[in-house]
Amino acid sequence: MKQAGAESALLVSIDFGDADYRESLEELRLLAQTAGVRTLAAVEARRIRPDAALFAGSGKVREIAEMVERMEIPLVIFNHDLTPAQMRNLTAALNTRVIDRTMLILDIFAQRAQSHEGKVQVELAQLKYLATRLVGLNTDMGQQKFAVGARGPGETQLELDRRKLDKRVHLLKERLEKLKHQRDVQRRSRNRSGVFSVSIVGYTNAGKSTLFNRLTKSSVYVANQLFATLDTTSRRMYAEGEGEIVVSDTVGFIRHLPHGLVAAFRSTLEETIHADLLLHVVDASNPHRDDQVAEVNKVLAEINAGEIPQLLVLNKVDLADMLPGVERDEYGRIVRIFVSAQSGAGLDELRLALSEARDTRLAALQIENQIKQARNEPWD
Ligand SMILES: Nc1nc2c(ncn2[C@@H]2O[C@H](COP(=O)(O)OP(=O)(O)OP(=O)(O)O)[C@@H](O)[C@H]2O)c(=O)[nH]1
Ligand SMILES: [Mg+2]
Repeated sequence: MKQAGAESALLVSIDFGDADYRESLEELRLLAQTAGVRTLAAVEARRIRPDAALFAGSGKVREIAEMVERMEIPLVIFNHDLTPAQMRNLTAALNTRVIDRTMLILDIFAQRAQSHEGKVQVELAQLKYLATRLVGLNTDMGQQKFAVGARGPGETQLELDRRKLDKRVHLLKERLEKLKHQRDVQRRSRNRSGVFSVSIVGYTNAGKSTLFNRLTKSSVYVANQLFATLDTTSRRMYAEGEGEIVVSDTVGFIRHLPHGLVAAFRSTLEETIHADLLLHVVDASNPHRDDQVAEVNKVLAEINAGEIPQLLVLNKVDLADMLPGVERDEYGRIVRIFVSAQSGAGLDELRLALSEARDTRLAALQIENQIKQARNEPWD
């Protein structure tokens, strides 16, 4: 087993003819960079479907093995999800450490999670995903200090037997339940007091946190990297008229986010699921913005937030050669807002739109409650 010097890796990406292939490889580079890994080279190939045993073709794997040997590459990152068997076979064939896209994302999450809840969720996701994949791989992994994809449970839990692992998973789940309960209580009391809750959602790096900071005069972490935000932060924002508005900043989404991972972040995403309105932030300057919108909507549907009213916010107009402002449909309803969260252009219009949405919601709530009162039902 070769020793990791500085974290550097070879990327492997197989083109199955998907339309978003290029973009996904670009993202893998960014993900690697975010995880603190230097990309030495990227090996690409085309296939109809993955090889059952090695994912890539055996010729390709031989070629990669030669590169690994020659350049003493300590880490190979596949731009796909590998089955436990593929992971084992590839590790043996390449004689170096192999991780897949999900493990890389999980590693970033492990580095980033700040809140107790976030940490618990990441550890749980890692245990579930890595358990089957890491067992029997190699035992010297714990000695590698900065082993990407092996942080968190990879280092310490590896030696644990199955029973201890199950116990840990059980404990983490219980903890999450408790935290979720606390959140539920908080949210219910907010709902009762008629607070209008807005969740900022969108593709990673779209500018959600920048917008959040602007709207709530906060200073959460902003960075030109993927998954800068992992924890949900909620703050009150000032708005014209009656009634409070609480805004939440949330984790960004990315294509090919594994199903289990979304589920793992359920409790962080609870704020989103229960929001009155979603501000769907899009990087207007990104040529793939339409795909990104579709991807985000897919994940939203997955977490049962697909039916929540959305306001599409096209951000970074300063980079996109677009004008800030509001676009309304034939009934005068706002469909899209063009802003620059960085320069502040279009944000007054956005604040106004939020007050407008809150007023509409409050009016609807009052009518609902009057009906309930008339029927003698408890208020919400
Ligand atoms: N030019 C320009 N850059 C912006 C704008 N809004 C945000 N950015 C930049 O875009 C990058 C990402 O911004 P964030 O606010 O961290 O994005 P995010 O959506 O919260 O990202 P994640 O938390 O990683 O999902 C940062 O480098 C910001 O400075 C904008 O309106 N114009
Ligand atoms: Mg963010």
